[in-house]
Amino acid sequence: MSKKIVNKVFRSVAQILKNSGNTKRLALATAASTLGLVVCAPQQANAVTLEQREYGTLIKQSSYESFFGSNPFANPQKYNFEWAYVENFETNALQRPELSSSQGQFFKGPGTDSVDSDGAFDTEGKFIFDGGVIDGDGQDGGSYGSQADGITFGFAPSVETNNGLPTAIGFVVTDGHDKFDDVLTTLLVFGKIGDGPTQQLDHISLDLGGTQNPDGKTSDDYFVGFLTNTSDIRIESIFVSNSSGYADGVTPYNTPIEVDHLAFGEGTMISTGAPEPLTVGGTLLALGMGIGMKKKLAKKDSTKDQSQN
Ligand SMILES: [Ca+2]
Ligand SMILES: [Ca+2]
Ligand SMILES: [Ca+2]
Repeated sequence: MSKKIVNKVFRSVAQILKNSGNTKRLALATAASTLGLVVCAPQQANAVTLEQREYGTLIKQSSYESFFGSNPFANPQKYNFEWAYVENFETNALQRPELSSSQGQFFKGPGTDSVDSDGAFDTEGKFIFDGGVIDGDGQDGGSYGSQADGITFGFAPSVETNNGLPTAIGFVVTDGHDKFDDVLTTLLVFGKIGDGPTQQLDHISLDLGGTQNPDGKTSDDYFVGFLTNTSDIRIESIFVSNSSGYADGVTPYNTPIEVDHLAFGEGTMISTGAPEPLTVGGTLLALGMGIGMKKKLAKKDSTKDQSQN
């Protein structure tokens, strides 16, 4: 990564953090950009499983507490990003114009399965990224989910993404269904190879434990990511759903699913050796966080389905 790109990434992060009022982290980012050092907090010793697929690598991790502490993509020793964003669904709107959803809804309030570190606000009501208490409970934050039909997220290029689509996506499955122990999660990845037509790049069936409970508990949260094999392979959309058994012996019986911390960006996996300083610095992700949402509004929401996207 060139120094020019590194500085661009840092400016982007700094501006967003400035807008969010998170001055502490802004100072940290500024200092680190000067030094070219790792900005991310130390990563947990999470067990990450990699699986080589036809068009990409499937990344799985059976725990997730916070973005900087848990997200594999936030580990600069493992991944390098030209640009990236993460949507944490803390407001009832998607924060980035590059991201769209055609199914699903925002969840808030009791019973919501947000990531554990979400749901923190300062005294002025502004959201503090990763500022929540890690206490095994995600009900303070927001998430995005579907009762039965699955979720579709679409990605669009912009000037901020160098007019490119993502090569990497990742999200946290935070909830499934409490009545079945045989829940399977399906991830469909659609995209383009070079200038070719849109095609299904992968159809992945995931057994994430089947013990997810709709009670805000975060011990069952599971990260799933997909990184394309080459920069020529770009992701246009993904579909995520849960199913349990078969409704008619053939058609999967769809069950609820809830997700959080949807990350997308142009990334590569660092396979060997320690990254060079500039590469490390450029790994810091631009955060598409919820800005300016008042906590009292979140607290007022008592149901999980009040907001249809
Ligand atoms: Ca928490
Ligand atoms: Ca959240
Ligand atoms: Ca959960």
